[in-house]
Amino acid sequence: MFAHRFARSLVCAATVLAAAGFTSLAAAEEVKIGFLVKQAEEPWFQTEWAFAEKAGKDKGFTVIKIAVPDGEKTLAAIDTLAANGAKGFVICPPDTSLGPAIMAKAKLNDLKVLAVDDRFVDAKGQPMEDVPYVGLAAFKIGEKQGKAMADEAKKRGWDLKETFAVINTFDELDTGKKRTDGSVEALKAAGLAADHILFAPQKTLDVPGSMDSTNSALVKLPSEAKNLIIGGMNDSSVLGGVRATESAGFAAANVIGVGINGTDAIGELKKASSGFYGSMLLSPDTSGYETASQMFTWVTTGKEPAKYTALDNVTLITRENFQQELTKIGLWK
Ligand code: FCA
Repeated sequence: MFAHRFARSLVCAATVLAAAGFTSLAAAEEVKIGFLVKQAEEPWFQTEWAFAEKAGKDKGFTVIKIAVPDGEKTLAAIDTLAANGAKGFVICPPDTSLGPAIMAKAKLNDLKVLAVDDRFVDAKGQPMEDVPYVGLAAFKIGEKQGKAMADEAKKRGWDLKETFAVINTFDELDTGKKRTDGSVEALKAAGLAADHILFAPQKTLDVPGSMDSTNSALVKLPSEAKNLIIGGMNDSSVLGGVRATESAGFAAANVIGVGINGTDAIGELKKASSGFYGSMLLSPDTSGYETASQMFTWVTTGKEPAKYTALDNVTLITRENFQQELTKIGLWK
């Protein structure tokens, strides 16, 4: 009887101790996740970071933000995350062909990986479909961009015989190629002749890169080119193009540039007028808040994100409605 009671109190004490131990352990164990982006200077990525941090605040986890402009920095960042006790990370890689190296390094450090925006490709250039990925329905969004440009040309009463399009391309990136392909399809469907569409490959995916590519296309334009449509895979791919048209002497009224992202076009749309007509506003709130939340859920409950989430929600923002649309997602300052 005595022995029995003694044993029971021992079990009780052990349970209390275990419970106490568990509580203090849980409190001490702050969940950390990484959020690595290729171009931290781009408002798009700053916005993703901001939304990821909002998710962390709402749900109680810490986001470690690291800029990864090249392969070396990317692999070093994964070690840094592991050393800091992170359990996984969301990443938009600087080069999609780093996919296998990123996965090997993550595995070595026991970190979970969710790709955002730019999908990893393997050594053969094929998408790594087993790595969870949240990205755009790129062709579809490109089509909407092309249609928006064609609609505005129609609204301005442009004669398509004197209208030419310069499409700044970045085919190295699948999400980029699909966007410009979709855009061109829509322009052709709206009646723009194929020989009125000039492709201008960008060497770098930024404003100087698209300014250079557009400049090299502008010199090839025939003399009847009066009106210009400027396309590209994101806002910076169009902003540089529009700057090039200004230097070449085209008036804003003769230029229609429509970007993609929205986040990177805010300053431009605040200008009273320019050849940059508008942008297809994506969902940086989803790309940042949701991806970070999905990673948090994965590391805390084991529930893996879907292998592929295609985002197709876009809104054309122009000088008319951008304040209102940005306010809706908390981006108007
Ligand atoms: C790519 C682009 C970004 C943004 C994102 C959704 O990563 O480089 O500007 O468009 O896709």
